[in-house]
Amino acid sequence: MLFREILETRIPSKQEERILMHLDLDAFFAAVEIRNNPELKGKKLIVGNKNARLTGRGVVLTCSYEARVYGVRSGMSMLEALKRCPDAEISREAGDEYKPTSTRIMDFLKEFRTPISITSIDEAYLDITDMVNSYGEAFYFASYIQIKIREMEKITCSIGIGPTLKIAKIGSDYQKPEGITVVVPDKIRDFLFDQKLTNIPGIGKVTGAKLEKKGYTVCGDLIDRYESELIDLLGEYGSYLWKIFHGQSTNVIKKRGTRKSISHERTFHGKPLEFDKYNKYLLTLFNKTHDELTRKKMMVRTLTLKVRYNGFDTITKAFSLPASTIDRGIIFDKLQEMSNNYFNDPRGIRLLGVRFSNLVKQGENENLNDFFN
Ligand code: TTP
Ligand code: MG
Repeated sequence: MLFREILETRIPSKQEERILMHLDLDAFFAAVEIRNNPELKGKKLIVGNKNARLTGRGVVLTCSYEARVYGVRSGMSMLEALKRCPDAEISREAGDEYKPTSTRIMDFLKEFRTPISITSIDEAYLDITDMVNSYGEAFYFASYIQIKIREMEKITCSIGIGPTLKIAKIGSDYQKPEGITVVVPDKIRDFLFDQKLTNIPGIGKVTGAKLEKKGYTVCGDLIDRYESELIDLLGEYGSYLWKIFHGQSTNVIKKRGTRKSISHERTFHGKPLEFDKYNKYLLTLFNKTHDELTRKKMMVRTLTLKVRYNGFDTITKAFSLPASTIDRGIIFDKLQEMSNNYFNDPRGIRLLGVRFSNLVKQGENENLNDFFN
């Protein structure tokens, strides 16, 4: 659509309308390989088993856009890929950098403190409704993010913006690499009309082939049908497609770890506490909080200690660890250290609380041991 139209499309007026962003890194593993070895830039690059020419084994993890021209694709056997592109470079030297690079980029996105869902190593959804005043501003915001990520990591990404998660996702794929695609609510039909049905997430090769047999290849073949017609025609996919075509698919970012923090408190009579006693109470609160953290399969980064004295003076002291962890020793040591100067105040303690915030799912962040070893 015309940039002028994007600029002029105001923010949603209805409460339930949202502006969603989907960000996807371009040829991610290949981009990290190129950063590691700039000689690979501009080459037909396959990321996969380096010995494939000898052994014929392995699959393509990803490949540069130059290699895609020859039909090489993620998930393809190396054998097939080398048949299609015999003189491709193969590299997998920088494997240790993929995850940390992703983590730094996702941490950067999290800093906007807007709902975010990280759905794979190289993609994330953000709800930016409260950050922008128009779809035009959303475009500028996307461009700011692209520039920052390129500066930080020498990696490019593509961004889609739209009123639903699915439209944002289809948008991020629409002008790769380094594209920004904004689809305002009124333009969903125009945007989808000529696109292949297989560009819709969830319509894979198998369903795509079935649809093609029935004579449907692009969205335009089906976009003007009633929902009931589509259901008669395609069963469950019918309703799924209708919702996407009409901007009715979900626009809600499911928060991972539905709770932003876990905390436990206990009240006291207001006497000064000896170190041993204080420590015992702190340990009990820590255990309760840590048990909950473990049950939810989360890791914590920010620890907060709360102490209320007689007279209601309250101090809260927060500390953010260098990375998320579940390590009991690291967390409890830090809480004890944070307690120094606070536990033996002559005013006496009325309340003690421990809070864990800045939580992430286990496995979604770097290992803390890397920082403490
Ligand atoms: P994708 O986002 O699917 O692919 P991509 O980033 O390489 O390319 P595009 O520009 O089209 O987004 O996947 C992200 C990374 O995940 C990819 O670089 C490699 C890895 N990956 C695999 O390891 N195996 C796979 O089968 C796929 C699809 C991806
Ligand atoms: Mg990608």
